[in-house]
Amino acid sequence: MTEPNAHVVEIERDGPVALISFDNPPVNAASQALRQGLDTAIRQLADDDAIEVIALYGKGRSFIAGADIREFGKPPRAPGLTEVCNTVETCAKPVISVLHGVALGGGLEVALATHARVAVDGVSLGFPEVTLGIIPGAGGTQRAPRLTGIADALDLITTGRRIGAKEAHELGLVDRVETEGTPRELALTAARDVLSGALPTRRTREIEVAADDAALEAARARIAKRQPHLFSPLKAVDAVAASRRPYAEGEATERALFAECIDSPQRAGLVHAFFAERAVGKIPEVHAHPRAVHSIGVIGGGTMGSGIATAALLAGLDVTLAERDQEALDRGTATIAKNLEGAVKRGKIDDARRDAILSKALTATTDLEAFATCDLVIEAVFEDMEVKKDLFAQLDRICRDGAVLATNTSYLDVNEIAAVTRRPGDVLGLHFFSPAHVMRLLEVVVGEKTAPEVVATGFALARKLGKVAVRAGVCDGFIGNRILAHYKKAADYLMLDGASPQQIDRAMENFGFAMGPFAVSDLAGLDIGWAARKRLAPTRPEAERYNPVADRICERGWFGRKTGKGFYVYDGEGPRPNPEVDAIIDAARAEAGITPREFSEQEIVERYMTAMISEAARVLEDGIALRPIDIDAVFLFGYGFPRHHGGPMHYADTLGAHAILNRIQEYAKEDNHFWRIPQLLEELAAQDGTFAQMNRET
Ligand code: TC6
Repeated sequence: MTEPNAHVVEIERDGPVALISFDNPPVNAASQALRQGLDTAIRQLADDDAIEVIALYGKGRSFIAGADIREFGKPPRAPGLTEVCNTVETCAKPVISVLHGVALGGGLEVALATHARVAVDGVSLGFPEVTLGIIPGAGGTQRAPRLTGIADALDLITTGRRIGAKEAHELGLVDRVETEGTPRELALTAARDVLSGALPTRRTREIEVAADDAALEAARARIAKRQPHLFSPLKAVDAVAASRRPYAEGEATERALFAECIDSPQRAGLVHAFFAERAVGKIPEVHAHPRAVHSIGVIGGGTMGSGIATAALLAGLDVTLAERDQEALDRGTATIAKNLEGAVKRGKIDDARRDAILSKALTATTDLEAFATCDLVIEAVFEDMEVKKDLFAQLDRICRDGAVLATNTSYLDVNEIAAVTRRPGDVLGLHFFSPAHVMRLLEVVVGEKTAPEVVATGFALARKLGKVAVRAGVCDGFIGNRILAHYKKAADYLMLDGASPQQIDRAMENFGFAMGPFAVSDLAGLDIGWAARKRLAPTRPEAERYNPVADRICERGWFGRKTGKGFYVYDGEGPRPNPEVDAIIDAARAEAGITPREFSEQEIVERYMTAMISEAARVLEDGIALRPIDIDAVFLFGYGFPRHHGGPMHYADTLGAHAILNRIQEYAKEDNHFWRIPQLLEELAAQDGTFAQMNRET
């Protein structure tokens, strides 16, 4: 008898028990080979008189991590997962599953189609489909409500929340939780329990669903509030609503809704974002051996330094925090303690762990000599080249051979900083985003002389801290802040020419950003941009338009949220427009001789996004980012770019290089200094090419 796809799906017989195992590294995705193998195996065993019960389990790290995401958007290959799940569920013999590692999406759907489920402690279960722009499409929206009730199924399916074995048991999603034994051993035991009657089995489709219209309405209201831009969560609610109908009808509704989601541009954007997170780790230095990092030094106990220290402490590293005097040091340690308290409240750590971190892992000092034994030191003091050079000269003297010296500068020249040391190969930029213990992005800035293993060390540290590291070259602002500086100017010009800050913010929020650019500036502190503009003023070209509004707001001592006033007023009732800013804008327009004009929301979005894409193309041309997908990751993980648009470069591909080029040419009629055509975009348009092709070629 031929075995079903022996590489991926294997059958093992033990008396009346048949075990079906999956082996599709790295995560046991339900690829065509796995689907085919499982379908064939079940059909074979159904006809095998010697077999009375069948148990499924995964080899390697997990049961099944879901559908193979790489197959999305390609022509479907039979058998589909719906069909396979139905083969499993309608099998005349009991089929059970043992879930370990992860059972996500299509993996959980296979499990729900079996007749009983055993969860191994530590397993992660969930329906992450909405995070990829789709809904469960193999019966998940029909079977989950039958087991948990409509309200809990909606919670899992519309949020993508992952749950552990205990909660899954409480919800009725699994029948048993085991803490000991390998998946294979547990599969054998559970199969024998089915034979003895100790583990009851049933077909999920035969369970009645209790109507719960209130839960459906509550889910729709929650989605309208929390995920207003997303397409698939509402489709998921419609699919779950259909579970009240006979199974076959509900399944047909789910299929139709699933197909709509698969074809949506949001699905493409969200899947791109999933792969972006993983693609950025593929760097030229991937084979270099990272240096071991157990202890890190942080210089500067401000918001950034304390955030970095908190992230490192939470990751289990020893941290030495240095400030120049005791008062500043006390403020820094107090911020760290507050950050850790937040981690306790969010359930990330418990009180005992927090106390241990504060008493054992954190050392606070005013003496830089304490860094002599650190494996890596990160400087996070204010943005002043002379101060940074002085610090690095000291670190060069103090730190041991082989220690990595990092600067958290957001703009400054890492090569110039490295040059004051005798070991520029050990120096790199580690640009964190505030708050550093929360934001996932880390730009790893590689200087001319940074050694490959030092780059690899930056990436390894990021992994340890749970961050997404992106490799960046040296220029003013690296990848993210350089592009930000450019599109922020576009927003400033829109304001000068007639759009209000609130109108611009609203347009970008409707596009999907959590906050518009002026609300973000208020949050970050307007003084930060002010300092940067002052620093760059001597090099600002004559031909560049300048919007002085933000400077004038700062001159009044209004730095945004922290001072209670900025573009908005913050007086406890939620932000509202600052009426005094209108007068400042009017004055600036009058001085520049501008008659304000109307801007539609669409035009605001187009100009803003075109500016972002243009500078991003130049960042690529200059080799500051390795690939377009690296820029996407920077914006997704550091700048709140709407995930369903996939990142600026993915979004640019949805418009097409020609369309972007046409826009720039049009805008350049008013201002040909700002609206310059990037050569790369011109080349792409000439070849009908896309940024996605560049990702594949590099
Ligand atoms: C679904 O099931 C819909 C069903 C409808 C049916 C009709 N497919 O994350 P890692 C790759 S929707 C293909 O670094 P970890 C990943 O790209 C799907 N590839 O590892 C990477 O490849 P690289 C629902 C996948 O240990 C490698 O595996 N499922 C898939 O930190 C390692 O991944 C999900 O949304 C996949 N499904 O985390 C689950 N998953 O080395 C998504 C991973 O070439 N996956 N890869 O870069 C995850 O959450 C995590 O990957 C993990 C493992 C928890 C499984």
